[in-house]
Amino acid sequence: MSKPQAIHLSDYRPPAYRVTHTELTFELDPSATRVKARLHLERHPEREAGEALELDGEQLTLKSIAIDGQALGEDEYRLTEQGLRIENVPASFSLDTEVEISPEENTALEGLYRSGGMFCTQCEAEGFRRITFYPDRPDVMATFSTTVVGDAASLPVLLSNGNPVERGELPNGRHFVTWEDPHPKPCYLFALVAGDLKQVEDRFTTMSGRDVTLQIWVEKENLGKTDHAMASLKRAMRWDEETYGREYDLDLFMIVAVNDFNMGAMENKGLNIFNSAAVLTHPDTATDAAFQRVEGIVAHEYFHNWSGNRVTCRDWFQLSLKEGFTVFRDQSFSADVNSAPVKRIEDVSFFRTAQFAEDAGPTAHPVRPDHYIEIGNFYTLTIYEKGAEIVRMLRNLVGWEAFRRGSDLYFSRFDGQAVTIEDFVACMAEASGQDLDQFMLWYSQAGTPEIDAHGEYDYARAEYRLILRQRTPATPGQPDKQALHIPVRLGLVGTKSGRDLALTLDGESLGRDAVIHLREEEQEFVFTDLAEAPVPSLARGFSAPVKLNFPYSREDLAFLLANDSDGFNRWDAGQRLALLALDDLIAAHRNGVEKVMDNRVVDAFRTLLTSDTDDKAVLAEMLTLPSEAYIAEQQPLVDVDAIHAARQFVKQSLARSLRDEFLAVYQANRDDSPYAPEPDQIAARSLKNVALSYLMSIEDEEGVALAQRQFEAEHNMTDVRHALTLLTHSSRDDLADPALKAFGQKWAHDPLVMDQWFSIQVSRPQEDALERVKFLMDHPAFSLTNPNKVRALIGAFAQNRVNFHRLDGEGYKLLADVVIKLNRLNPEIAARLITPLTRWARYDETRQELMKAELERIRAEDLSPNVYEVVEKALA
Ligand code: B3K
Ligand code: ZN
Repeated sequence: MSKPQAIHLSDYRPPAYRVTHTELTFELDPSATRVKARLHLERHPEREAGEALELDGEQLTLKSIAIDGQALGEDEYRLTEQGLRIENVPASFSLDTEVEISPEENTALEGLYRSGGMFCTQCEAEGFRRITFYPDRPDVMATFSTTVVGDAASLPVLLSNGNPVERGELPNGRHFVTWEDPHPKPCYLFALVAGDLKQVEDRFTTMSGRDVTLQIWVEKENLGKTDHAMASLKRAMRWDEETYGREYDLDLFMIVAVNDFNMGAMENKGLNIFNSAAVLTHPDTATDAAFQRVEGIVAHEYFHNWSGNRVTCRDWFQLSLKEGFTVFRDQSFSADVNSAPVKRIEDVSFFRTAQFAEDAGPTAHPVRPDHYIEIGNFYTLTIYEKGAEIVRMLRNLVGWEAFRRGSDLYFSRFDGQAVTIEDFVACMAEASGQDLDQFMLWYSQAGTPEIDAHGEYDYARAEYRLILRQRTPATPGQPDKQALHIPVRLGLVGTKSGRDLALTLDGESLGRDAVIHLREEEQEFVFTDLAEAPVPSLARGFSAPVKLNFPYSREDLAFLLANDSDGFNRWDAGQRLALLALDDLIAAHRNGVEKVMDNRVVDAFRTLLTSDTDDKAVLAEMLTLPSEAYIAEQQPLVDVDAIHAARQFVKQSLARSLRDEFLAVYQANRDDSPYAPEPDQIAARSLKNVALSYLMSIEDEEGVALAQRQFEAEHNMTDVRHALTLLTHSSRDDLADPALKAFGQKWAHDPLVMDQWFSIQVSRPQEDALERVKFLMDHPAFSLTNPNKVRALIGAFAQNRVNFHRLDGEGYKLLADVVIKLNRLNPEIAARLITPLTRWARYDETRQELMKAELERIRAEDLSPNVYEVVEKALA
């Protein structure tokens, strides 16, 4: 393969020709599908006559080509690796092509492919070029009319975007359906599904009184697993009307569940295609977390109908325009329908663990990148989650009402257009009257800003001086950084009263909870008229995606944990307190010194466990120690064994000191009533299960018996999976082995449960985890061509910190072997899987060498552009 080239944002030009209408006919066949396309093309008004027509096309066999009905001779067009070029075309014309493609050989799962007996598509970002010759770029928006022809017996259901307008029988046992989508769309939103599917149907009346049919299409055996997705869809539709004034715009909205899918789901116009893991749920097979994930993803894809589909991206550099905004919307939705503080805690824990790591590694990039080799590599935490944090900051900066006016303006001004991030921010500036110029840097500057904060209370003057200093570390290609506009929400908690003090800054009274604006590298804020010394509660609610350092003492943190009025920061104070204790223990482990538990942590936990709280969900979060991955993020150099040992020590110490309290919490939160994925039940279950994991960490008889009983009761998958995980991750293989065996047999027919069965085993801390991965790769339920299976087995193992980072390098080697195989089969998944190896610089020298050696071994292969780009960055 030739060396892949980067493309640059600065090279953007509008397309020379636009497509106004696209007519497609598919004659489905596993190995030889025929695609006939008629494109109605027009020269772009800003482009001169005489420019050649260039269409994208990959892995297509051209069968015929004509312009305005006239067949072209072989010298009238040119085929290349990337597509098709025709010189001398009129200003307005129709182009007919017919190509042949082979869905069954398509293991990349981009374009038209097979999943089991079905045909389905995934076109974002650049999959449509594997279906037909087309200007495969988001700024070409056309109406589509699609006829799908297939075998009536094996493919009774034929779906595409929009509304079905005609159907009928054809000779040789075939039939067809014609679909029309009246909304102009880029081809990345095209979708086709054909198969032996069953549907669940419901209705929704929109705010203007239109009746919409809702359908979820699944394979027959999954008919009982759609209730929650349907209920979530209706909730999301109502929420978007009430919150953003957005109404659905077709008569039909369809969701299809597919087993083989690279991502979670895809927002194709009127025909969302979902990874079955992101849509199917049942109390017996899905955990609370899965129920909540389904609700969030169903909402996310639905919300894209406006933020993404009606208004789309001008080019793929603007990906966060639709993704950052839509993630922010789905996070707000989930917060509104569940526990808002817990949603924020979960999102921020994940963000600070995974996005911070991305920002600190060799693949760091701005929320709007300025170049890429393979756009498929840019569906990242930075584009999605950091993009959402930026939108959240905007909302907080301008206030909800101006934000809503800005969003209305954005949707009305740009409806039916493909636009940029500037267009979005300009609407917010216009609606709020605020200057957002400096704020725009958040989009172009990569890396996680760090704020070093210091404060001093002056008794005599009754003043608190807060000094904030910001700095963003260099990232690849961006050695020098500028100061960002960082909103810091804060409170000053009085040490005597334990209450938020009234804030007066520069003579202005700001209430008790306020936002200050850090715009310079260093700024001083003097709060006056403070009758008592405060402990500052900074960046409340994670008001900006930054690392905030403040020299808190453990007493300060215990004080905030008990008194902060901001639930998020109360949780964060607990995490910081635990991290300080963990730091000492990590050092002790490294130095071979005896580990001693910090009693302040024990006392803080005792207070939490015995206090009367009605927010069990938040309490469960507060009792959860920072994950090994998050602890690792805080260390200058990652020592996987010391981190594991230290965390285990803290957990066991807490369990020993507070055994009775944990036991009481467990007992108090048992519930035999029928399962419902509702906030109160979920909260009680998570609290109960956190308590059980402490009890199991010391493996005393009672804890083990409770886990075993919880597993055997088979009340719901949340409890069963948690108990099975605790047993499998304990030393009690005598109990774990039969439990795993029973579970594996019981659920052998259910791929989504088998995914969980794989993950539980390969994430165990015992030394045999790697051998289990190898063994399970030969299990009949495993398949390298199914992304869910790869994630469940290989992906989960790569998160198993002690075992993936084995000192013999076998963990790295196993991952590299899989990457090398997947590089040919599914480059998008292969490239994602490399991520843990790209973080080599964070580890000790021995591990660095081992990881780099595996990256070199991958580099020596004939690489797909996806894998090439990641490996080159990692070794740069
Ligand atoms: N927009 C899709 C992403 C699919 C891209 C795959 N290469 C999912 C989502 O964000 O909703
Ligand atoms: Zn999305």
